[in-house]
Amino acid sequence: MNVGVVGTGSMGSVHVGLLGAQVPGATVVATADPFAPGADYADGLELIADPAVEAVVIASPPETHEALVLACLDPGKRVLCEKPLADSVEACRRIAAADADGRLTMGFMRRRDSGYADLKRRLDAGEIGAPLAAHMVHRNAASPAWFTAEHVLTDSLVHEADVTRWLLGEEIARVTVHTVGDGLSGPQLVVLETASGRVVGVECFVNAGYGYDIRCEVVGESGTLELPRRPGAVAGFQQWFGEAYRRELQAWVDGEPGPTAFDGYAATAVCAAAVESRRAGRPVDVRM
Ligand code: ISE
Repeated sequence: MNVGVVGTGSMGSVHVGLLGAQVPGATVVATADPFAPGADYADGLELIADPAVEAVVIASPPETHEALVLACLDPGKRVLCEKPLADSVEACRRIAAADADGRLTMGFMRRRDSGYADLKRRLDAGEIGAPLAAHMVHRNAASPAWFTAEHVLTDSLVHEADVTRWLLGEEIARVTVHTVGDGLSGPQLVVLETASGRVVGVECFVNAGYGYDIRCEVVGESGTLELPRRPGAVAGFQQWFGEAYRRELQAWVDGEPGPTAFDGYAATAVCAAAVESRRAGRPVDVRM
C-alpha cells in the first residue's frame, strides 16, 4: 500500500519510521508538512490529490483534520487519523457522517497494546464478573510548551475516554473535572459516569517529572483486572506504546477493522463535556 503521511512532527515521524522499516506491505511514497524542509509537499491537500498516494496517515494538528479527512474520503482513499479526530464535536460529527463506508481508522493505538488487549479479553471472558468501576492514571513526564489545562482534557484524556467506551462497551453519559491550581503543574481528576451507572476515575497529570506512566484497573463483581506495571522509568508515549503503534499500522495496512470515525466522535464529545465541566465547576452531560 502506497502511503502518504501528513504532518511529520513528533507523532508523524514515528509513523514514517515504522511504516518505512517495520510494517510489511506499506511504502511511504510522500510526506507533507509546512514546517519540514525535507517534506515532499507543504500542503497536505496536495499530497492527498497525488495519484500515487493510495492511503493517508494524518498526524497534523487537530484543527487541520476535518478538511484533510474529507479530502481523503471523497475520492475513497483510506485514512488513519491521529487523535483527536477533529477540534470540535461538530467537525467530528461531520466526519463520521461522511464516512458511511468505514474508510477511516482512528489512531487509538491503546486498543493494539498487548496489556490492554489482554485486559479486554479477560474482562469479556467474565473473569471478574460484570465490571463495576475503573481507576485510570495518565501521566506524562512533561507537557509540550503549547499545552494548556484544556489540552490535558482534549489531547490526553481522549485516550481514557476511548479506553473506557471500548473496555466497558457503553457510552459515557456524564463528566466531572476537579482541578486544583493551573491544571498543568498538578493532576486533574476526572470522573466519567457511564450510561448504565458505572464510574471511572482518571488522574491526568502531564508534568509528573519521573516519566511516562499509564495505569488501568477494572473492578468487577468478583475481582479486579489490571494493566501490567512497567519496571523502571519510561521516557514517553513513543516508548511505552511503540509496539502498539507498530501493530496499529500493520492492522491498518492489512485492512483489519479498527476504531472508527464514530469512536473518534464519541471520545471528542466526552472531552468537550470535560472542558465544559472544568470551566463551569460542575458535572456536565455528554451531548452527541
Ligand atoms: C499525546 O498526544 C498522546 O497521544 C499520548 O499518548 C498522551 O500520553 C499525551 O498526553 C498526549 O499529549
